[in-house]
Amino acid sequence: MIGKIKTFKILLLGNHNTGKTQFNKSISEMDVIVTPPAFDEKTTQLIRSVDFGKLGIDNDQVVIHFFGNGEIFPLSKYPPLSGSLELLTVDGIVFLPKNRAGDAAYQFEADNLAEEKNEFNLIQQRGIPYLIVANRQDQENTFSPDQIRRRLDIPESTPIYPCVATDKTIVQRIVLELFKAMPPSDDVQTVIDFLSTPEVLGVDFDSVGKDKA
Ligand SMILES: Nc1nc2c(ncn2[C@@H]2O[C@H](COP(=O)(O)OP(=O)(O)OP(=O)(O)O)[C@@H](O)[C@H]2O)c(=O)[nH]1
Ligand SMILES: [Mg+2]
Repeated sequence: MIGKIKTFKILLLGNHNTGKTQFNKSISEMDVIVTPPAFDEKTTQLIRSVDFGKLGIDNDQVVIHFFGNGEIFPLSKYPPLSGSLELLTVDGIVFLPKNRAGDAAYQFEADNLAEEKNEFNLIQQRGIPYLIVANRQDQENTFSPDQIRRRLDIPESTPIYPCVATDKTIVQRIVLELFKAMPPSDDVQTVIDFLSTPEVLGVDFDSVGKDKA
């Protein structure tokens, strides 16, 4: 018999090389599917690539789909995120602002900053539960959560979580925090209960990345 199945859609939103695919890999139970970017001959527009990952709970009675917008560089050639259907239909957003380490495209910081401020405003306007992560905290030359807050004018009331996207436990904790920010329901509670393992609850955000070399 097929029971009631609840699906949540979570968007991992961020510019090139911010850790979207890695975040997805760390939370998904399956190999994350990464589509290549494409080119529309008719409109001469580039089509964003998409990452797709999945976490199923209780024999897939509750399923979380994680979508990441893929390569969006160069920004000017891609459709604006404001037109993105994903933003209209998702249950939650993890926003990964650009951070420095390993970022060959960092010279375009000014463009990124303007686009990211715009993205943040759009996310707020949608009223979709979201949170912001300061990724790559294990690496050198990265912005702290406070630095990202100042760069993007993010209000104190909006939490910014330090993150290491290669660390499954930290990623699970951040997804847990996102579900805690959603309107309560039995299905949301199922996800919260599933992710609330002692290890995940033991993540100390004050010490994330503090042991970097
Ligand atoms: N050490 C470390 N490596 C990271 C972290 N986040 C991502 N990476 C690595 O950085 C590289 C790029 O990360 P991706 O997850 O592919 O970045 P992306 O946002 O999907 O990039 P695009 O798809 O090109 O837009 C990969 O090798 C990741 O494993 C992190 O927090 N710490
Ligand atoms: Mg990617």
